[in-house]
Amino acid sequence: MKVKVATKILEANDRIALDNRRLFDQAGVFVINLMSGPGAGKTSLLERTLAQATGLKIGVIEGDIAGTDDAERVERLGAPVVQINTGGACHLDANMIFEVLDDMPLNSLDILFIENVGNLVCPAEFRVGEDMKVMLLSIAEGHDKPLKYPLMFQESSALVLNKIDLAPYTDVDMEKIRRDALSLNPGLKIFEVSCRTGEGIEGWTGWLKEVSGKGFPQP
Ligand SMILES: Nc1nc2c(ncn2[C@@H]2O[C@H](COP(=O)(O)OP(=O)(O)O)[C@@H](O)[C@H]2O)c(=O)[nH]1
Ligand SMILES: [Mg+2]
Ligand SMILES: [Zn+2]
Repeated sequence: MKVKVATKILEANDRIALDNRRLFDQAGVFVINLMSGPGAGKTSLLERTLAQATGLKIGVIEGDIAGTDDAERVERLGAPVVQINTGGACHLDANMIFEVLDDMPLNSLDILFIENVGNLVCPAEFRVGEDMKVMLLSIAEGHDKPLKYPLMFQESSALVLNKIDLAPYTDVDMEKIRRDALSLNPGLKIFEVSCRTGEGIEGWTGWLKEVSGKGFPQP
């Protein structure tokens, strides 16, 4: 019985996710569900992206259990932003996103980022209507993470390995992360970046323009 209930919750969520997706498609906005454990650098990546992906109009929905710190950080860079406080829930779901869409100028955006609640587990289970999921792993979290949290690596289109500036201070085996992540998801695109120094960010923003179809001036 418990399994049945959980399935129904996911089915209901997927229906609302489809509604969201229709709205995103109508507006012509490319939507990325950004996921990671707490502190891996999601907001830092958004800050870097906003500063460097000039020419892309980017909006952000911030999901946190409490507080508005992340929304304030993003707002300082001039992006339209809405903060969702889940009040305890450990992931965003499609309905939470649906409820804030009126406050987001979808028609004027190229890309909408949805920063999920920091958690390597259930955010990967709940569709919100995104075009793709992207996850971050900071190398300081350890190289055992892909095999311990496989679903997130399987569901993501890209993996941003952040904090490579810290590599000399850790015993991380980056090759193992790559190997294990690719064994779970052979099509996974992997970026090695430092949001602290800016290393690797250009490769990431270049790819963003490509996948979102916004890299070239519209005729
Ligand atoms: N050394 C280092 N610290 C980073 C890097 N990226 C983010 N941080 C720090 O990690 C902490 C968490 O970053 P934040 O972007 O808030 O993570 P989030 O919880 O995933 O949104 C902050 O203190 C950041 O300054 C990085 O590339 N290198
Ligand atoms: Mg954050
Ligand atoms: Zn959850």
